[in-house]
Amino acid sequence: MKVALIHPHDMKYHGEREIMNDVSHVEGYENFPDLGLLSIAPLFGKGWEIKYIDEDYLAQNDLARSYLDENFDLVCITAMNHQAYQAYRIAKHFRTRGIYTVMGGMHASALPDEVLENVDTVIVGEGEEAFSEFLKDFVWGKTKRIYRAKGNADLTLFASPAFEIVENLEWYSKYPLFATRGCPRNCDFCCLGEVYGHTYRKKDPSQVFAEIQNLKKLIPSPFISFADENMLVDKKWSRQLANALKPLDIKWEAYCDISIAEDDELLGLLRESGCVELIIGFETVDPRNLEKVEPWKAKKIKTYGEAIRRIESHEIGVLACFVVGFDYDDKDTFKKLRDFLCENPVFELDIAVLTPMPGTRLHSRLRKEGRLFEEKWDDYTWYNVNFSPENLTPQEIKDGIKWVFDEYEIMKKAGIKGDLYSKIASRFPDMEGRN
Ligand code: B12
Ligand code: SF4
Repeated sequence: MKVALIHPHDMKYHGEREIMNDVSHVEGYENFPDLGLLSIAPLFGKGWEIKYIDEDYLAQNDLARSYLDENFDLVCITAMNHQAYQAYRIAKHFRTRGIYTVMGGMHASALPDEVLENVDTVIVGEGEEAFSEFLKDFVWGKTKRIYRAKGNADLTLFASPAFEIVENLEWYSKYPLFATRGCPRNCDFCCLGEVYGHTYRKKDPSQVFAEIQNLKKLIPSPFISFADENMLVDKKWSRQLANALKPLDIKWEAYCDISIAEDDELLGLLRESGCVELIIGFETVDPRNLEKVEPWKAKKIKTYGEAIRRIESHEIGVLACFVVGFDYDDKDTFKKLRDFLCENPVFELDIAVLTPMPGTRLHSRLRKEGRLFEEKWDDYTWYNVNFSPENLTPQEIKDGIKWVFDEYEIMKKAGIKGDLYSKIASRFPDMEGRN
């Protein structure tokens, strides 16, 4: 039996990205192997030949999509919202050829009914359990159209992601792994609870150690990007993880929330274990907006500046993620953000357009208020405005974001980041081209 695991390409995304590169001074794309597909790959037993296809790799290397002519028994496709139409085109092609198609991932989990119009079977939520149930049924020729994960799978039972199926593994800039699932916060614009639920679950630190050792057999010095929604929530476990990672001599980054800044000792351990950057969703500097997003975050807003300084004093960079388009955002928002960044320089900056991802509370609210634009998934790139903002026009949002990036560039040239920035940068092998 032969299966294709496909990560679809989206031309529009890359077109948009070039515009944003111009704006944000980030050169080139970050490319990771698709951890969703690599996580379900171990579920195929010995009788299966697996072909991993990353259309981003093909497109960026001007390679033909010759896989479309190959024969498969099963085609499995993943998709974020903005990749949905390309995923449907791929599925249509294979279904026309009489090949069975399955889709899972972010888009399928949020909109299973729409996806079912385009594929044979849809997997909703985490793949590890639901997909193994599908595979058993597939072998017996008795598949259902929809399989739903319960969202509480035991991570300690998961197999290592199958990096060995990626032919061009060394091409990627970073290598994703995950150690936890189920963020305990509940932001109104976040789609991750749909897939992983909110029950915080952890792998055993020794399991993460073993996964990295496996990866190092293929890529001797991988830059690990932990894909967890919010990795360092459990401080005791985080200490254990840091201690487990230390002997591996790796560089790593992870998404976490601001509470990490309250634990100096842990920050020290993280640095020693190779942590070079923490990616934190600050979202906005306006407490009224944050109150609507997630009251837990609103309580922390006063600590933002101090938190950035604390974390960076350990020579760990902060990638601060902001979003623009909230109901209280207006023309002054951009100046306020610029002033905040001037007072509290961050190692890296990301500013996205608020996006009403399907399945989120934000999406339901904007729909009820009649503020959603016609849903075109190609535009769900986080660089497009997909709804009618309260106090800004879509163009003002785009121009304002560009203005903040430009201002930040000027501030950086004027030296606002000081010595700390170059100290952190020297720990960051991927530094070139980043803002
Ligand atoms: C790593 C990552 C990236 C990496 C790598 C992407 C890649 N090649 O996979 C980089 C940095 C390149 C990236 C870029 C972008 N990303 Co991104 N990214 C993530 C992140 C942090 C982790 C994804 C991951 O690996 N998760 C771990 C794996 C195991 O989980 P999973 O993919 O969900 O898979 C599980 C299930 O969904 C299911 N499953 C998934 N696929 C399939 C397929 C089948 C057949 C089956 C059966 C099951 C199944 O089973 C898996 C195991 O349980 C997520 C946030 C998060 N924490 O999830 C955002 C996220 C996926 N990204 C997002 C976005 C928006 C983007 C960008 C558009 C951002 C931008 N504007 O630049 C770009 C698009 C890139 C592109 N190539 O088109 C959004 C997607 C929103 C949505 N609803 O679709 C997310 C959810 C973050 C968010 N803000 O909410 N991203
Ligand atoms: S903290 Fe991050 S992962 Fe958790 S709910 Fe909010 S946006 Fe989602």
